Amino acid sequence: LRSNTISEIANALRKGDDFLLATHVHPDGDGIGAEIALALGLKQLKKKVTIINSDPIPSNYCFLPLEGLFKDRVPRHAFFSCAVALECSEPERLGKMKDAFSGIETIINIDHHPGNSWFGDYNYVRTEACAVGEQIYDILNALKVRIDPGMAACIYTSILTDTGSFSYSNTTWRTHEIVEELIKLGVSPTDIYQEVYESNSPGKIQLLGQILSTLAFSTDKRVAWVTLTRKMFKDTHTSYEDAEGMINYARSIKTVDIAISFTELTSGKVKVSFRSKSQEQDVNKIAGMFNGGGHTRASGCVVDDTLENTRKKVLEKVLQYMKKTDK
Ligand SMILES: [Mn+2]
Repeated sequence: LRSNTISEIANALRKGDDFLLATHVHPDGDGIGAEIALALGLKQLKKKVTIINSDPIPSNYCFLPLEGLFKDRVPRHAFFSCAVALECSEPERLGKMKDAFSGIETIINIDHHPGNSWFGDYNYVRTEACAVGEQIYDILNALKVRIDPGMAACIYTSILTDTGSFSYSNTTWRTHEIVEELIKLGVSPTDIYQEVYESNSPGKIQLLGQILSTLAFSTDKRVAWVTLTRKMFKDTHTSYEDAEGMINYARSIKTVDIAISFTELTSGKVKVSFRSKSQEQDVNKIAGMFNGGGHTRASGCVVDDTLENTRKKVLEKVLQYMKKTDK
């Protein structure tokens, strides 16, 4: 299997007429920025485009030019000739949209996760891209689309959020080269930063307080974890989206190599997220032990067990893994 070239992707997009775009469940800044930028680019080429995600857009991304692009569900008798999955390593990541995709003739899979299952008729998978937004930037240029300020804001949001505000190891000269172009096109880094990171509700910060009070460590303080219960979300009137990025507080501790968050889902299952600080601690492997996946330094899995049992099982594997890699 090989990734299609950018011109093959551009040709496939040129051929389509009616597009359905979607990103993964619990959409993040990268998925949302990428799908809106691509939708606006396709509209410039006079294509029909609809975006339908499995879950709603978090409020801090609603400043982006959503302008009638989104629908809540697939309309009856809708016809799409081409579907584009953004930032989905496998069809399951599409959530409720998985079935809608399976009936569409051409599927284009655009992603930067190393574990991508190549489920598309066309696959544009570039693990070296800092964000799917970067891949969309390249695709829009290949399509000779004029990137307007709204599209630039979307791509900037993708890159800002997926690089942890230009701090993660995926930040390269290429990242900054694209950002240079985006700023020239009218992006205001200050405005976007405020919209994305300084638009918190009081409840979200109360939730943060509750989460941090659960912070716990391994004896050598190299592993830190936090626990998020359903009750915390209920008490603070918040949702899962409000907990995005909170694991990074555990990772920000100097002694910590691996940070973990355990989130109790409404289904009763437990979502486990992993963050690692170095290439040596490959948390993609750890998530893989529980049928999950992701990147070397950021991964996740869902465990069908109680919060307490999951914590025990996962921590055991993590400590075992660290002992092995230390040798
Ligand atoms: Mn991404």
